[in-house]
Amino acid sequence: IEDTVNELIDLNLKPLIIGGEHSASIGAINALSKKYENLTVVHFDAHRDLAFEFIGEKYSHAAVMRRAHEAGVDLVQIGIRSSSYEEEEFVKSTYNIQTFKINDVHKHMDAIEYYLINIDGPIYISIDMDVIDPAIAPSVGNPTPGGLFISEVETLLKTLSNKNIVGFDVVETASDRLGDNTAVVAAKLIYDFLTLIE
Ligand SMILES: [Mn+2]
Repeated sequence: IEDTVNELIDLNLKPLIIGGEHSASIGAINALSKKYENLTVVHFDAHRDLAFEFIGEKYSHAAVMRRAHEAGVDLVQIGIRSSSYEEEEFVKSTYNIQTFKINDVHKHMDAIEYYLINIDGPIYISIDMDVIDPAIAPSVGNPTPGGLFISEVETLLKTLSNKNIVGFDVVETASDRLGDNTAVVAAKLIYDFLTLIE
């Protein structure tokens, strides 16, 4: 994925990655973090994905943002409602991970919008479909109740519309049949993204 994203960058194209396992994001983030030294990853997810490794695998969906952090990016995590003690300790030990948990989205949307508007430099957006409430998008690897509405994600994406968005992914869609609502929601978020970029 990193090689392919590098080819797209060379052609002056913006990568849009569709998954599948969240580890798909790290190839794109590796490529873009080498091109842009001040990359910020805006990460929508129910989970932090900051495990050092998961069942012995460093390139697991549960470790993808740990690898991104190692690549030197600033992280903004939005919609978090499940994490481990290890992950929380890791966040406390570093300076460049900003967290907006699910209650922040419900109660402090203005603060999140203000934060996003003031991000300097290029932005990569990663959306794990499990950030959406499983009542709306049930077909994901790790369904986690108490999630976001589509409109809340769209409000925050719109906030980024004047930013330098250099790449985007929607991952963890695990639909098993045509017409599955999770895939429809994922397609809508991709469409939303396409309206944001020049
Ligand atoms: Mn997740």
